[in-house]
Order: sequence, then C-alpha cells, then structure tokens
Amino acid sequence: MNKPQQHKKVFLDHDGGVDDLLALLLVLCMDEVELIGVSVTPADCYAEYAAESSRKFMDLMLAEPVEVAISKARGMNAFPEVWRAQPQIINAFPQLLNMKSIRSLLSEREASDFIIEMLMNSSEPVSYLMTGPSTTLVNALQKEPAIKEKISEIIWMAGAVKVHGNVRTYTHNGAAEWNVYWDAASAQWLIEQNLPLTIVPLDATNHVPVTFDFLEKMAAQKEFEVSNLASFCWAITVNTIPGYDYLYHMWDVLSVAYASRPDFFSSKKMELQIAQNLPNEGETYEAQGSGNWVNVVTDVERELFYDYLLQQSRKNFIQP
Ligand code: AGV
Ligand code: CA
Repeated sequence: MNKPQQHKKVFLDHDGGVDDLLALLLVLCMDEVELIGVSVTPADCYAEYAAESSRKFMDLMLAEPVEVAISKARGMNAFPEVWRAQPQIINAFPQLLNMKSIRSLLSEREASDFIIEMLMNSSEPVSYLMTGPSTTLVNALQKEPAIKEKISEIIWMAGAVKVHGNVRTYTHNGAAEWNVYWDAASAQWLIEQNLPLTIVPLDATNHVPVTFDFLEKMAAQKEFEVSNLASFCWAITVNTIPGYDYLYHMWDVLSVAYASRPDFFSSKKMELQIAQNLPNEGETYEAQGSGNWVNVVTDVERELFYDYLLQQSRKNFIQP
C-alpha cells in the first residue's frame, strides 16, 4: 500500500461539485503533492459557493494556503440547476460555518489569467488535474501557448468511450459525458494539441459508485477529522436519483487519485474524436486512423482505491 512517491507540483481545475471538493480534500491529503493553485469553473456549481468551500478546505489542511480563482468560462450546455446548487450544503456544515475568517485568498484575476501566471512562475513542470469541463484551461492555452512547456501531464475526468454517457436531456441520445458535453468544442481543441493528456472516463469511474458499504467504513473512522468531513460530504450525494445511470460515483476523486497512484489503474492509448452535433454532441468516440492520441484509463482496482481513500482520510485538520 505505501509506495514512496516523488515530490509533485499540482494545479487543480475543478467545477465545484461535491466530488470535486472531495477530490480537493484528497489532493490536500497527499503528502508528496504540493498544490500551487485552484480554479473553479462555473459548470456543475455556482462558482462563488465552490470557491468558498475550496478556500475553507485549504485552510483546514494547509499552513500556507494557496489562492483560488473563479473562471468566466461559459459552456454551450448548462448543467441542471439542482446539481449546481447542491454543493452549497457543504458551506452550511457547522465545521465550515464556524470558520469566520478565511486565510486562503480569492484571486482578483480571472481563472485563465491566474492559471497562466501560476504555471509560468513555476520552477518545474506541473501536473494539471481537471475535474470539470476543459474551457478554462483551453482559454489559458489559447492566450498563452507557452504554458504547454510547464505542464508535465493533464489528468482529466472526462468522456465515455466504450460505455454509455450520462447526459440525459431532450434531443440527446445519451452517449456523452457531462464535462465534455458542457463545451464539446473546447474538448476537441484540447485533444488536438498533442499534450500529455490522460482522461479518466465513465469506463473507469463506473466501477466506483458511492456505496453504503464504503460510507460505513469511512464512518467507522470518524474520529479523524478528515474522515468525518468526507463522510458528511458523501452523505449529501445519496439522494441522487436512484438507478444506475444517475447513481453518484467517485468520478473526480478517482481521477485525482491517478496522479498519486497510477499503479491502481489500467490505461491504453486510443485515437479519439469528439462529436460536435446532436444527437450525440460531446460523445468521445474511437476514430482509428483519423483521431487524436489520448491515454485513456480503462479500469481500476476498486478495492485498492477504496482502501487508499480510507487510509488517506485518517488525518486531522491543522491547528492554525
Ligand atoms: O460527469 C461526471 C462529472 C464529474 O466531474 N459531473 C459530476 C462530477 O463532478 C457531472 C455529473 C454527472 N452526473 C451528476 C453530475 C449528478 N448526478 N450530479 C451532479 N453532477
Ligand atoms: Ca466535476
């Protein structure tokens, strides 16, 4: 289980869902990782709410918190409002409500400018973790292509390659995953850039639903403050409409775990394209001979991953 790890600089570009915030919490628990900044895209969240939770999570875990920037990116296809409002429940938890002053700063810069500054100022290449749509990163890359040299890898929760997607709206056939569907044009542009890109699609994340068995194990170690906070966060996801397609999964938490423990995963290089029009707008499909090479995570050792989450959560908050 314990594997020595090299020091890694990481940037987290998330979109404020409950599992995005749990992904942030996991990154904050990774000893070998130095978080250099966070951006929030207003996709599966209202960004102001998510920025507040993000700043408070960092205050709980970091002696020297980093900045959070809000993106002005807008997707073609908005997330359902009930999903966007859900994570505000986290700001209503007593642990967060009782934090009256926040040390971690909200950046005055728009997130794509913030990303450019953080990457250009970094002395070493950065692992770029992305758990929402790609629009903010694409905006940054288009404004300042030199940031490419500063990115050692991009790990992106996105797509559904061999499995059904999770978009359920009128006129759509369900083949797309939401982070891609929000802005399919940016996603296609990104995969064309020849960057060291790994996607963690539903093919992999379908293996890690939020189960009561897992919640019981996390609850059993609630004397650790991180486990206690994580238990509450997961608890607010269990009202997701029952039925396999709508079950809450550990999408983003699984994706950031890949940064630290790639040994839990199987992946393979595939040539992908992204559909731009209905009925399958945002579908990530294999196009042998005419696609763009992307490293695709296809499977995960589920029990190793769940155990890793439990182990990483056996931590307490810092004493400020
Ligand atoms: O498609 C998965 C992405 C992940 O980044 N998000 C949720 C994760 O943060 C969209 C999503 C799909 N189904 C959802 C989603 C649901 N039932 N509730 C909230 N968001
Ligand atoms: Ca997300």
